Amino acid sequence: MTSDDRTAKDRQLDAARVDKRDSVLTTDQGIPVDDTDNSLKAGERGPTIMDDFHFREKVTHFDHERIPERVVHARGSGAYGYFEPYDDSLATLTKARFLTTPGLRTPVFVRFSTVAGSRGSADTVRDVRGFATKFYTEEGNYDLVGNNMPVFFIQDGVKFPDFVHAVKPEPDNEIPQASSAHDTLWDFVQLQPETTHMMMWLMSDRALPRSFRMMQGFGVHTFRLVNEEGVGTFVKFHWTPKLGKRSLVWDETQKIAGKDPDFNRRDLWESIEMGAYPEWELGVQLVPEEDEFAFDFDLLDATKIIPEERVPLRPVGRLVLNRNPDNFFAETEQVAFHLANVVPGIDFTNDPLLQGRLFSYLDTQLIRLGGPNFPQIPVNRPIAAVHNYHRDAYHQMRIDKGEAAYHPNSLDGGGPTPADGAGYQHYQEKVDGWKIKKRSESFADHYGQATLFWNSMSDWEREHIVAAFRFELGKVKARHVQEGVVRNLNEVDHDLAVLVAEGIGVEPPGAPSRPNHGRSSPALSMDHEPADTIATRKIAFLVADGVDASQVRCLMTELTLRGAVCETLAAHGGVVRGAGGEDVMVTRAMPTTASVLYDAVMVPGGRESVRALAEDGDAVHFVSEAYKHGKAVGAIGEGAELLDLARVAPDAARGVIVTGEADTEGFLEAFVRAVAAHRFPRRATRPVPA
Ligand code: HDD
Repeated sequence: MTSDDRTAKDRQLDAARVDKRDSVLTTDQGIPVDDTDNSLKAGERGPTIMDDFHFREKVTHFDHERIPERVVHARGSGAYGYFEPYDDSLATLTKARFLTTPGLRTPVFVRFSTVAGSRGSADTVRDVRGFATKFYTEEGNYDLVGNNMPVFFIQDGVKFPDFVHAVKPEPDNEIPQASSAHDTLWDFVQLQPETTHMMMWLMSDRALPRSFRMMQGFGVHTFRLVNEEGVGTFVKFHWTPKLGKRSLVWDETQKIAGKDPDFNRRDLWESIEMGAYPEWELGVQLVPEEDEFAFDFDLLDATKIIPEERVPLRPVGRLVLNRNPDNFFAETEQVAFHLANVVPGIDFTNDPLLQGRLFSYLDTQLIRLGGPNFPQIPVNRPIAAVHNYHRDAYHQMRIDKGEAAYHPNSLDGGGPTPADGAGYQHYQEKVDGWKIKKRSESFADHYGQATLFWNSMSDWEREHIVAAFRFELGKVKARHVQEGVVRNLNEVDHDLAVLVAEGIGVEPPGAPSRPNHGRSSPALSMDHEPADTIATRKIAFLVADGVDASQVRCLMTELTLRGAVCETLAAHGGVVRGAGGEDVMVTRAMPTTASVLYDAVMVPGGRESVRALAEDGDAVHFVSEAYKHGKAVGAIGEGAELLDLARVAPDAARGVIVTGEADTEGFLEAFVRAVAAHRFPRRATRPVPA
């Protein structure tokens, strides 16, 4: 990031940043400390004495350094950046200047998260991912607190504690961590058919993103844009990743959870550090107020999407993340999102899930961050000026001057004064109804869109969904729970239910009460993603003494020029000796890494090198495992022999690219295409022993 890219938020944070280089150690009172390694004792072997204020302060601070983790979305990673609209085309629909002022770069902080796991849980578990964006607009903070799936498990906020209690580890033994594959979640699911659509998403590969940089984000609810005249337009917000939507495969995610539990966090951090700034396009689906009832579902129901074929996405602008935080706790842990943080031009709807959220976020920050002054924490502070009559409370950082902390006042010049028509004005909506605890009939169809999702999947996506249901339900002990889920799935699609039933050994169901409606929405599939970039893709070169060093150099240069990250892996760290006697630097020793941490593998030629790799079980396993997970595999010359040993046959159409010595140029292009394709899910992998 250059100094020109510094945003107003970045400059504001300067005031809170502390550079400790070249400094002397002090207490919190600023008193220099001579010795922090030995407590003050009465004699070298005597007791520590109370005079040691440094000891007491140091240990007391340590004793108090944990705060409650988020009750959901505890595990997360964040980064700063900016949002920039393309043009002013939304200006007739919303007053929100940050969406309609071309060239205006609004600073943002984005936090990505998993939902169920604790703060220290693994990144790659099967779960929804949070995608929360704080826009520090000139008119105050706007928070878009979304997920990477466009629907939710439940329709009413009052069910949220039930759902979360069901998905979290079970209360008696706190097992399992960060996993939905257990009885209580599926018990809730079978009893609450409104979860069915979201469970289809959760069982799909959308729950296993390759990278936060390669997943979509959704505001989920229908919100409202409001223009200068007070006219509203329903809106759904979508983030589309520039690098395409890409997922891992299930076996891989489980292994990564052990090999590198910080996989997604590290990926975000490293891509920003190397200047490959993640980017998303903001798109909106717009529905005029008069079309509120034009759909066969209710716009206020958060378990439903508006199919993109019905209401296309309209591009609005781009989000770029270009700076890592300086301090994880101070920024990523203390950032506080709240759905109610809206700016003029954006408003809520009566979606009962949304309404529940309007209460919960402020409430949870009070316990998590210890009082109502958390908006003063640097990461949470708006860049817009803040003036009001709030006073006191824990951790007050402001020194509000003057004697009057009430409105109206005639002292202190009478301020701050209400904006008098220039402030946030709530959308004018007439509301009239009986107080009633009842779900609207228009929310009643729990299966139609689950079927739409299933129908929209390609063959391999369906296979993965079936395998996920079998895995999850296979872990469930209560048979009636398994049967209940299968009964619900039968209402989604009979074949799906039968396949799942067969996998878990319960009686396949009879005919469903309603047939599959046959409709689909192609935009829901990940089978047709553009394969036009290898930017930031990690490619492992397997090397040993005797490797053809010029092949390695030449290929790594070409692939790096196209944005890939190439690493050489050998049995040990340091260097290996090339066939011509030259040194080849080893990036990583194979025992410290694994194929699951790479997108592709290349085996260069060199007789001695390949012979040594063939003797090394780690190297053979590396290739077969990469193949099994659908990754691009390349081999040159003798390198093909390692593929043979790994039971991987050349198959250019399915990403296994093999060449003799000569034809390196065509080979490079074919390999690049294979890496860009991300995965080849239609390979025969069952016999591969990895
Ligand atoms: Fe929530 C955190 C997203 C429903 C109550 N939620 C939280 C975060 C995300 C979401 C991304 C993490 C924010 C961060 O990074 O700090 N939540 C959603 C979405 C929902 C949703 C997309 C449905 C469309 N949430 C939801 C409901 C409730 C909550 C219905 C309660 C009635 N959510 C919370 C919370 C959390 C939270 C308890 C925990 C930590 C926090 O707020 O700051 O208030």
